[in-house]
Amino acid sequence: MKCRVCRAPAVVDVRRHNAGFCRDHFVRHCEEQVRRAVHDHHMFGPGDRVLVAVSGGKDSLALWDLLLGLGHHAEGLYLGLGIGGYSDESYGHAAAFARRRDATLHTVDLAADHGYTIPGAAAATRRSPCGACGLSKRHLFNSYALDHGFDVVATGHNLDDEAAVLLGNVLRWEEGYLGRQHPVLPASPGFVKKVKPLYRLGEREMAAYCVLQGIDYQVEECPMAAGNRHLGYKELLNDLELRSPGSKAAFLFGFVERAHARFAEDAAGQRDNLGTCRECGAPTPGEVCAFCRLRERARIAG
Ligand code: Q46
Ligand code: ZN
Ligand code: ZN
Repeated sequence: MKCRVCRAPAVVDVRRHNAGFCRDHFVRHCEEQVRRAVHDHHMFGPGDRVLVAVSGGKDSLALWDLLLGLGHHAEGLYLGLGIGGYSDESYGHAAAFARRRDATLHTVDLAADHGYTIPGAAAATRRSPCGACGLSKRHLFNSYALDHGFDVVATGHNLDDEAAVLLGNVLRWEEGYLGRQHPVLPASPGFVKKVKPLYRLGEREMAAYCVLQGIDYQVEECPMAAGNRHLGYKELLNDLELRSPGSKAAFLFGFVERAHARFAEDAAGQRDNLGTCRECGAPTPGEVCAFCRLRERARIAG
């Protein structure tokens, strides 16, 4: 196969586009997809401070690299989840990347800063680790960005992630989740703007990007991921993609462009009329927010 642009031997093929790329043109293809996502959805501009949610995996490091390459002001935040050696190694990759790119990496450590870990919280609440983890991430990335003057939080969710979440939401007709599933979630009182600049790029593309750019990343799956529903949905969508290339992108992009708006209005209403948490000041429908309740229970148990 030859590069679609310059006819040199291709090193990556992107079946969805029925195209191969040489190294340089593949990197440019990734940049172009991110540039388009940022531009089309007004994610952020040249003067904005972007906080990248960095896990040490391929997606978040590729995202950080791409944003820096496109000239954006992007700093990283790594959240120490306390998942043993997996977390230590993941942090190592994030820190090494930051050093190499001379970029700023902030850290919040659940154990040191908040007195609990994800395995501890899962045991204390008898919830799935991913439930406690997702709640902690949403809360802490949001509050860190607000407290430190960032305009927007960018996460590394890619096309495969978003299509799998969409399939889950559609199978249950989760109208509220469908209304909030979009490449951009605008700011509202107590919530910073959130964006997903990689939603046009697949998992394979992000792995290839890291390899070609010499970015070392955490290749292990999180040990707590077993039983995560989204892994099953990803497999289903991969089967579908084999039979009919392009269907994953058509499913997700069709939703973003044509269906999301039908669910968005109801979801926006749910963010109004929130009070403030008496512990931390975050928006919440109750007296104490879900994060502070989780932290309290996990600390007592720990
Ligand atoms: S880190 Fe956290 Fe993931 Fe591990 S515990 Fe689940 S949500 S699987 S992206
Ligand atoms: Zn080329
Ligand atoms: Zn709170």
